[in-house]
Amino acid sequence: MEYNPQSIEKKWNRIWRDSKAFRTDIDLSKPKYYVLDMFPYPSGTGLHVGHPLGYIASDIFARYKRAQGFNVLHPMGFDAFGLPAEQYAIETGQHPATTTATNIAKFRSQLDNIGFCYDWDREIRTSDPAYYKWTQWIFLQIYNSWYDHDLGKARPISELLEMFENSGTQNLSEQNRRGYIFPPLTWSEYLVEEKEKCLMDFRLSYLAEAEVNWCEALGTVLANDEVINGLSERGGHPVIKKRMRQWFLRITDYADRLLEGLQQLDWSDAMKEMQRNWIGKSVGAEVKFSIVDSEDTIDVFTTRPDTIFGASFMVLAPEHELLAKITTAEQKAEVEKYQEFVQTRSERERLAEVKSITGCFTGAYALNPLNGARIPIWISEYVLAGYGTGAIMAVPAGDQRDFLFARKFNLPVPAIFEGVDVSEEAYAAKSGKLINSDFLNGVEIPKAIEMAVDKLVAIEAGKKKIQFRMRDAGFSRQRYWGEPFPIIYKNGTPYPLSENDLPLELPVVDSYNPSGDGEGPLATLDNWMNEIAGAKRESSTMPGYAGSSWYFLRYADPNNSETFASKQATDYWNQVDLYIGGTEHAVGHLLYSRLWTKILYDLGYISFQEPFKKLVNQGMITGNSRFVYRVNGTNEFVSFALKDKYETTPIHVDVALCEGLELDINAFKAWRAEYHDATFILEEGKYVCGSQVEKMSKRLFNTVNPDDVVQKYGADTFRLYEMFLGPLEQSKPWDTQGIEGVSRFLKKLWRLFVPQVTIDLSDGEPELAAMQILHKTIRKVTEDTERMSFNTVVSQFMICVNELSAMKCNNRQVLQDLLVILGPFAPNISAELWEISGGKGDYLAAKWPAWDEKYLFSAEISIPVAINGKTRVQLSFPAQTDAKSMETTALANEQVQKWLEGNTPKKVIVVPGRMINIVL
Ligand code: ANZ
Repeated sequence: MEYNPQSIEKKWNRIWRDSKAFRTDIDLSKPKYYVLDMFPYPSGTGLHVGHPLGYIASDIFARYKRAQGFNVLHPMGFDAFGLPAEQYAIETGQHPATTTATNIAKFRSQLDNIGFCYDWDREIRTSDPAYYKWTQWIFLQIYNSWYDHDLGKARPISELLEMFENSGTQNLSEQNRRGYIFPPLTWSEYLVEEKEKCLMDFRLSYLAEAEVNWCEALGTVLANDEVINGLSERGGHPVIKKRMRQWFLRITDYADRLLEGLQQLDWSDAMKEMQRNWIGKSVGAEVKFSIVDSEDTIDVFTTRPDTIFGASFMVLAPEHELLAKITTAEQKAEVEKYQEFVQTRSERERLAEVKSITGCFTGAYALNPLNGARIPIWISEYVLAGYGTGAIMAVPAGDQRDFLFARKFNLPVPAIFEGVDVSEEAYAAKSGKLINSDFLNGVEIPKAIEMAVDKLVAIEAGKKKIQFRMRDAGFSRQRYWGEPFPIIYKNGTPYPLSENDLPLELPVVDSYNPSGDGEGPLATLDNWMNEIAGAKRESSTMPGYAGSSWYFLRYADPNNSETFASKQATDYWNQVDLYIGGTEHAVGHLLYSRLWTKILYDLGYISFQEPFKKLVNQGMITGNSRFVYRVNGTNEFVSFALKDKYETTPIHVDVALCEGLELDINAFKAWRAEYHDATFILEEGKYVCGSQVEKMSKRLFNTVNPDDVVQKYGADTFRLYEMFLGPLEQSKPWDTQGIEGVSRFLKKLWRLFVPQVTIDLSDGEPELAAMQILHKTIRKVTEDTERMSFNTVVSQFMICVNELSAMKCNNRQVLQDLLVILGPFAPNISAELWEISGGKGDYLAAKWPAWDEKYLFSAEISIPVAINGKTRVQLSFPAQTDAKSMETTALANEQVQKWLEGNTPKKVIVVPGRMINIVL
């Protein structure tokens, strides 16, 4: 009986599916463990071998925890709204729901092939109305909340309203007032619109004017990555910034909690650091400068108030609202021209390493609040409107951008640091003493920062200020394939739909093209937009991250139609214990889901405020691309080694057309019409391709479909091989040829049970040596699985099977224990061998074995004896034998003497417990 992975895997797939073996329910008698994968976007191209890496790792861990006695939640679903399906719809007219369903079916079959232990009864799809009903519902909870900075939590907006009605703003702290001051009773005199406008400044999801990338020629708003150097990626048309009313999430209110919460998380330092940088907390001061001949003042944000005596000019963002007022008549034309130029610049370009420094003088002057010095006011793109106050005091001695600007426009560079030469570059360090700085002279910088703030506060020209780099999160997309907003407008004022009206389903459209005036396709549906008398619907849809910001909660209770998930379910399944996914979501999904969790926690819907306790980021599996070299101007292709003799252009070819590096010439000719009559310059009768490791991608023709690998080798081999490729978190190239070794290993395992035709196991007392290798393996597999070092687990299995084979072990107890620990990694072969070897009870219920220390210290150890570095003989020694006796025994050994051929050794090197090397 041969090992036949295909039939075994089909069988167990069916058995486990039919018996719903991986169904999970709340079970209070067991500890729970929640293992989650970042759910995929079901793209049209399906999975390649890079995608399942993380899924296999989480699957192993889920099965491992189950065998350890945990009640494990391990669900899967689909992040099913998104742009590619919509773009495909624009091109082909197919409804995104249709293509999404087809793609999901394909993903599902690919996933099933690999044999995952998902509880498919809990599957969710974010584009399913029964799911997005709750996305819309949560949006409304966010909309109906405000952040109380005194209590440090979100509260229902109704409580704020009550305060406004009863006591105006008088019981609110300055931070909580958000600029509003009105006495009791005034509120009731406000018009409804005025009330709503005021509340909008408090709501955690709110409407505001914001810039979008607008492409007139395409009549559409574009995402940042669809704009390249100010032109649309599609068509190369000009793209400008257009102000539109958009929804935002007030994530900045949570900045501090998002920062603090990181401390308790078991995530990599790199991921935490990315979030910290994104949040970007800066402690500094806001300083007020008055303007010469003007009533207005300009606030600047600075982290270095100590340098104020070195401020030789001021720079405003070109969008600064005061510019229209303060710019002098002479400078007006130049300022407007510069503003137009900046309109076309993306933020990335504006922040890029300064190559060409641009800016322009406004003609106006400000006064330094501490010494009354007149300083000229300039504008430049390097000051961003959306950060701080959109204005800076420029200190060329302390800031390199200011320094370069001063050099370019011949502005003074006052020296303010003791013993520091600032003729070549600015000095940004925060150590040393100040000079030319009045009362700060001779003071160390950190102390001077404090003294400067105290002074500014005393003369009412400044205050301490904490600034976050993070901005509120844009939450509107002018697209079709997303969640409709449960919002209507009456006279331009938004009102939420009633919860009873949810879900607001996405209507069917004829065309997926945008409306042409900046709104999305929904705006073209007059009937739908105006369905409610006297009101208009919102035509934008929610962004891709809406549905993924809370999906982990829905898995706890996926079919609940009364609420997004019952408290009982979220209390039991609680936080995700282990979350596995790529690093690309560091500051998107992982930040937004933390925000949504915190809001739901504040509002009392769930009892934890961090969604993902432990996060592991799998590395990327890279592809091994193949190239052919076309001789320029011809249809002739030259083999790799000869290519430098010609002028050539490298072209990607599909890896499937190659065997190793050799190109299958006929397959290549048949691949594309343009290559039908290709000719070749060969080396030694072959066409050898070039190769390069790159990201695995359909576009680079280097993808490998897991279905093909599974079909050839079986899922168990595929799973083991993916883990064997290297440490989980590292990037590593795929190499299909390497899989043979793993395949041989499973065949060898099979032969331990079925040496020839039938199964042959003994029930006697196991040999000591077999117990030793078994227990050593149990220990290593347990410990390495705990720390997710799966590649070393696989090699331990190989060592174990090799050793058991060498000793012809056929002991049932030993081999069945081995099956239990192999199960998470190679479930099908393990279940099959368990069954045919008469394993007791359900294989999946088998308990993870514990190792017994008494077997870990072997009485006898096997030591290789090398002659001139080459291992020739294996000798057994009692474990504690010292070096001298090992040497004596070895030299006296008959086999060793044969290899010595009568020569006297020059040297004998003994590493006790490891090896003996005899040098002749
Ligand atoms: C004076 C100064 C002197 C500054 C000095 C730095 C060094 P972070 O740490 O990133 O918060 N800045 C403030 N608002 C800005 C804006 N909207 N666009 C561009 N730059 C802005 O940096 C804060 C510093 O960045 C502020 O402190 C300000 O320059 C600049 F020796 O003020 B500083």
